Amino acid sequence: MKKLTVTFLLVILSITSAFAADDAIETRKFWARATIGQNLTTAVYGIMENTTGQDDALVSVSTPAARMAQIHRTTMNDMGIMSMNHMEKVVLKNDTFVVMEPGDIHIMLMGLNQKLEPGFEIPLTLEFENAPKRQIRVPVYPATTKFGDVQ
Ligand SMILES: [Cu+2]
Repeated sequence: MKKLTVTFLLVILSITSAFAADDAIETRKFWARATIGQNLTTAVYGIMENTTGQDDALVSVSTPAARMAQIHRTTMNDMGIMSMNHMEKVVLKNDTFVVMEPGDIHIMLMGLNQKLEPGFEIPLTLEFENAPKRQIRVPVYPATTKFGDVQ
């Protein structure tokens, strides 16, 4: 009986993903950086690809794991000083992808409920201008991780 239930769920899941393939923004290689010391702030990185047939944009991010989630971009000024700016949205033109990586666009999580250790997973909701919102689970990687380390 239990096996039957599992099979049934798998069928539903595959129908759902087949349906989502057309109109959803694809997300790949999402990861969150483990927190350092007592710091309850971290960043999430990943790749978003738009094959929906129309231009779109990431307009909102949220997670129950933190008090606040914002889209940020790290920039360096003429003096070589790094700063982070809040972005209203990340434009996702049709048939293009955007890479969120250290030193560039990222999702900033502030006021985390707890320290994040490698192996944890956090839920993340991504909302888009046109495509349906996506709820994904983001694995936590060691604080020393570089973008290329993520498979
Ligand atoms: Cu930031």
